[in-house]
Amino acid sequence: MNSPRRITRIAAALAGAAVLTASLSTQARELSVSTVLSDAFPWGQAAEKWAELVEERTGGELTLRVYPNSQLVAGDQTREFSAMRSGLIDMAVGSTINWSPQVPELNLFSLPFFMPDEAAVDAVTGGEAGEMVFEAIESRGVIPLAWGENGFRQLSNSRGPISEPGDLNGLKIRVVGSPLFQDTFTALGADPTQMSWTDAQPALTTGAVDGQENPLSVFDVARIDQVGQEHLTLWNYMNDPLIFAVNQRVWDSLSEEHREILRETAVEAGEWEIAMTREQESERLADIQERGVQVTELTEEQHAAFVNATRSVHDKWIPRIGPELVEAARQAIEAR
Ligand code: X2X
Repeated sequence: MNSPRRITRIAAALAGAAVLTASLSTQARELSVSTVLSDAFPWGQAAEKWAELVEERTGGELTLRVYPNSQLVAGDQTREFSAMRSGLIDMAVGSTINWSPQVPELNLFSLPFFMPDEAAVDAVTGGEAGEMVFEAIESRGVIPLAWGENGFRQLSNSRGPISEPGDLNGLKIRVVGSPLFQDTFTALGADPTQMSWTDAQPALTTGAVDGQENPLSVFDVARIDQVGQEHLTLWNYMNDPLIFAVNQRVWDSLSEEHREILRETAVEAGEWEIAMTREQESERLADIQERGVQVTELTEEQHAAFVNATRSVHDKWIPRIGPELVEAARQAIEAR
């Protein structure tokens, strides 16, 4: 029997369903963002900043959920790009080193002693070479949006000061990423071994490896000196930019407005993080020295000895990276 009360109840239920449907259709869409380092590091902070800006500008319609510590690829950071390309991961703020196994052009940044300073990095990423790198990424099913920075990588070890290639003789060095690193450290007479960041810290602790290379921010925040790495050589042998990127199908599924917001916020978060990383460098170095780390700076002559010892790496890798790209980068650096 349709009592007035029952009709009221049905009407209320229908209204409730309508509200639910409406809220479902405008429900926030959550996208995953992979990073190797957490927000204890500038890298992770860059991703969090991106998420914050996107949340704000889309009024909560898009939510970026950051998954640090390479957890979406079971700790294997060199699989991050493939996972993003296949759609297992929606987005990432990733390192050129970690993506270089799938995007050989990214080895540009790992060419030893190719980028002398921050202005050189900016000239490359901000110019024609940077566009060529982005095209290389896009041609592999991932949309790159902006640059960030992990930083210039410095060399640490537990054995002694390193100021010339001979000091690396037989030294077991943990390296990451593409075989280029194997070649660089082999050319220097060291004994490189490739492993993920997750495995690197225990390997340093147990002394399974004698050394590693990472930017000052990573050395500082991860307290690498506390696992016996008491010697640090500032050699700026390469800079590792970060790239903010999105899986192609995810990108295609977004509205024009959301795409625009994702891009502009990635650029903002990247610029913010690059400036912060660079500003913090000198204070980090001071802190590291205060903790008792012996820091070696290279004279021009010592620097030249390292450059000479790694020429073979350029000869072997420039054809793989693409001579045109390397030339565009070289010209940008010269004109900086
Ligand atoms: O593994 C590393 O050395 C790190 C954290 O710097 C990168 O992911 C490239």
